[in-house]
Amino acid sequence: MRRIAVVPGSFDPVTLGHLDVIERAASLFDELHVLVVHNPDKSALLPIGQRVSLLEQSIVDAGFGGTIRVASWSVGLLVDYCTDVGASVIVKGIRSQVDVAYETPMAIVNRNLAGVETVFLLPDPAHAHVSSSLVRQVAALGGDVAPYVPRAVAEYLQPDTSPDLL
Ligand code: COD
Repeated sequence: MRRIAVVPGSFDPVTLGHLDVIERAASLFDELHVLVVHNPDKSALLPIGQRVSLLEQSIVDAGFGGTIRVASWSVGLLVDYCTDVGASVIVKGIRSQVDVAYETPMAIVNRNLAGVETVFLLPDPAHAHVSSSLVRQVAALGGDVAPYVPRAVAEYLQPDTSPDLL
């Protein structure tokens, strides 16, 4: 049976922490869908289409093997997307107890709703402290985000080309 998994996130923007999870998830499944999902609890910096194209560029630049598709989803449940593409697993990264508390109820509800299991990956310690919100804050205050994000994102967020960050 072909094992298809979905890595969902806001990816606003994609970070090296996200890429680490994507690379390791791609090695565990036959097909991986990296899904940009609108999170109504967060105010967004980048439009969804820009997040998709930065993800696509970063995955190509990183040269990951396997079948990786990038898509977006803004209507309906995450598990509806999983059902549509035949995915049986959602992959999430867990950096802290805060992530555990946030993700555990969603994992249970997603299994109840559609039988979709959630697999949690622990972060690479080198990137465990990295989050999109930290990157947005560093960029907004004029700092160098290059240690935390793929090259395509660092170039996009350069002060002369970046969107209005504040
Ligand atoms: N190292 C490892 N993992 C990381 C790192 C890092 N440095 N940074 C982020 N991650 C992980 C996060 O823990 C998360 O698993 C994933 O990467 C994405 O992170 P973000 O910040 O880009 O995205 P979030 O946390 O805003 O997630 C948004 C979702 C919309 C995906 C989420 O809220 C969700 O699953 N929603 C489900 C909507 C739904 O259907 N609800 C009804 C049933 S529950």
